[in-house]
Amino acid sequence: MTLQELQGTAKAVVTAGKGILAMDESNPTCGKRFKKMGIESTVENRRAWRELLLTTPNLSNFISGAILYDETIRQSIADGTPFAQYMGKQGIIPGIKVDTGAKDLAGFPGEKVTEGLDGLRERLAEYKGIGARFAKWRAVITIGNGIPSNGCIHANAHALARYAALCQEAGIVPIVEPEVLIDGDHTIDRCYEVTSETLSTVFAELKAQRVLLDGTILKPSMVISGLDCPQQASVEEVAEKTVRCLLKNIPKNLAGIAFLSGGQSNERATAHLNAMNARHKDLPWPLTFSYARALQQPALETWSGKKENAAAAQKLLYHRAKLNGTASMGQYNETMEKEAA
Ligand code: 5MM
Repeated sequence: MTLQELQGTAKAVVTAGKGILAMDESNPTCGKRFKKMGIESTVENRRAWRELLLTTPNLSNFISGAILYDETIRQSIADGTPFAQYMGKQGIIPGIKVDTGAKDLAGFPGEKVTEGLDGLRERLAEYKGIGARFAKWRAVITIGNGIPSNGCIHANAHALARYAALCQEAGIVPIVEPEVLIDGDHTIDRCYEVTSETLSTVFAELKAQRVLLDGTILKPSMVISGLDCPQQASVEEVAEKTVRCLLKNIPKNLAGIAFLSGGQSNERATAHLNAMNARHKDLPWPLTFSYARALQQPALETWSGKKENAAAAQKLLYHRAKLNGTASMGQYNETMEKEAA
C-alpha cells in the first residue's frame, strides 16, 4: 500500500460528521459488561450483540469505521456474510484491535504495559486479508500516588510506536491510544500534566520509529477531573484544557483525533466533544469520537440479550451515533438528547 492509500483510509475514518464505533471489547471485558445486564457471555451472544450493532439501519450516516476484536472479525451475520464484508458493503471501514492487553509492568507496582508485539507482523497480514484497514492498540496510564512513572510512560510509548510502524508497513492505519485513566481523585490540572507528558513522549517515540503521522490517528482520553475528585471541571474547562494540551503536544500533520469516552456519562462524552468543536473551528486536525461505552450502553441495556428488543436497541445506538456525529461538527445541543431515538 502506498502512502496515499494510508492517507486516504485515515481521512475516510475521520471524515466530517462521523466517528468510530469501538466494539473491540476482549472477551473478559465483554463478559463484565454482559454480566451487569444478566446476559451470558457465550460466543453466540457476543456474535448476536455485534450483529445487532453492525446491522443498525443507516449506521454509516454517522459511523465511518468500527473496531472489531479477534473473535469478532472471524464471525458473520446470520445469513453467513462475514462481518468485515458486510461492513464494507454498508460503507463502514473494518478495524481491528491488535494489542493483547495491558499487563503488570515488572518493577513498577500499580502500573501496566500493553503487550502484543510478538508475531504482530504476521497477525496484521492475516487481518488485512480478512478485510481490516485500520488497527488499534491501547496503552493504559494510571494516575495515583507517585505514578505514572517515566518508565511506564516510556515503555508504553515505545510499544505504541513499534506497533504503529508495523501497521503502516502492512498498509494498515494505526490508531494510537494512550489512555490516561479517569479513575482516582486527581484534579483536572493533574490530568493535564500527565496527559501532556504522555502525549509528548508518544509523539517523540512515533518520530523515532519513523511513523508517518498523516497516516496515523490518535485516540486520546480527554483532560478531565478524576471520577472521585470533589471538584468536577465544567464542560467548558474540559474542552479548553483538552484542546490546549493537544495543541501543545501534537504535530499539525497528524491525520486526526478520535477520543475515547473512558467512563464518562454518555451525555458528558458528547457535550465535551461538541464544546471542543464549537469553540475551536481552526484546529489542524478533525476531532471526533471513537467511543465504546458512550455509544453502546443505552442499546445494551435495552437489548438485554433478547431478540425482541433488538430493533429498539438499534434505535438507541443510532441516536447516540447521531448526537456524537453532530458533536463532531460542534452542532449538538442538550435538547437533542430528548428527541425520540
Ligand atoms: C478505553 O477503551 C476503549 C474506548 O472505549 P470507551 O469509549 O468505553 O472508553 C475501547 O476501545 C477499549 O479499548 C475496548 O473496549 C477494549 O478493551 P479491553 O480492555 O477489552 O481490551
